[in-house]
Amino acid sequence: RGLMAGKRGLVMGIANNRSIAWGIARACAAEGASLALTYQGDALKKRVEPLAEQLGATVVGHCDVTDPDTIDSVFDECGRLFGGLDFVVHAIAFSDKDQLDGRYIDTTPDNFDKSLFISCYSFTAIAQRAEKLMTDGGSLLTLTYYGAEKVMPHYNVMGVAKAALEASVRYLAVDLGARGIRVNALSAGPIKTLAASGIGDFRYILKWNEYNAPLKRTVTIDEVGQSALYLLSDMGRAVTGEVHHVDSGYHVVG
Ligand code: 0WD
Repeated sequence: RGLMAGKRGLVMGIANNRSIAWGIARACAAEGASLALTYQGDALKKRVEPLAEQLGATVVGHCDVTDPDTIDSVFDECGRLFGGLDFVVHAIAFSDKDQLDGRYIDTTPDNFDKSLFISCYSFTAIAQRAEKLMTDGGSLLTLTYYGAEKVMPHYNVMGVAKAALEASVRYLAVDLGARGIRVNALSAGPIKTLAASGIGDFRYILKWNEYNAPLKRTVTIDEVGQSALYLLSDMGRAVTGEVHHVDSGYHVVG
């Protein structure tokens, strides 16, 4: 049994065992959820398969959110596997690495499009598919960062993408509320993952948070996973449209 017993969830965005999505998947599995996982491309397939095995989760295939057919196919697979869905975790973001350094003003139109499409629009694309499978209500969760609210050094176009993502959480919450589908975001403090390694001076950002956050430390993927349980389970059944900070309190001082 457990907090997530009987719940069927799709987790998107595991790249390796440092991924935030992995911390969330592990927390959900420990509370009894049945999980489906996706991977992006063959290189990540090799990493995701053994992780899925550890949780008794099913790998439902390759999903690159820039290819809508691959989104349809993993949701079709979830329908076949579970007969419906209770939650989806979206932990996907992208920007060209060379634009996560220097000035935001130098963002190219191409990278702006790509970053906003992958990091923001994809959550809406996923919500469209999830709505059809969430016949008994559900919970959608995405990952955001404080750079959406305040200017953070080098976060640049990702900050703009996360601001749009947070706004889309609110609009989706209204669109889907009548069907009992909740839409929320976790705003995680900085964590050393593959995606974060592309951000200029990331080690300095980690140290800065450690010195300045009320709890005087950074956060772990397991802690983000534990917080996700509240929003994904029935514990959070009256919560929607929310951006919840899991950042050792940094947002109250930063
Ligand atoms: O400090 C951090 N690490 C924070 C991350 C603080 C606050 C928020 N976040 C967010 C990220 O912006 C992202 O939305 O959490 C989410 C998960 O990121 P992560 O766990 O930090 O990073 P990572 O383990 O690299 O997973 C992100 C994955 C990709 O990995 P890589 O690094 O190979 O790009 O997002 C997936 C991919 O698996 N991804 C895609 N999936 C499908 N289609 C695509 C795509 N086009 N692009 C990236």
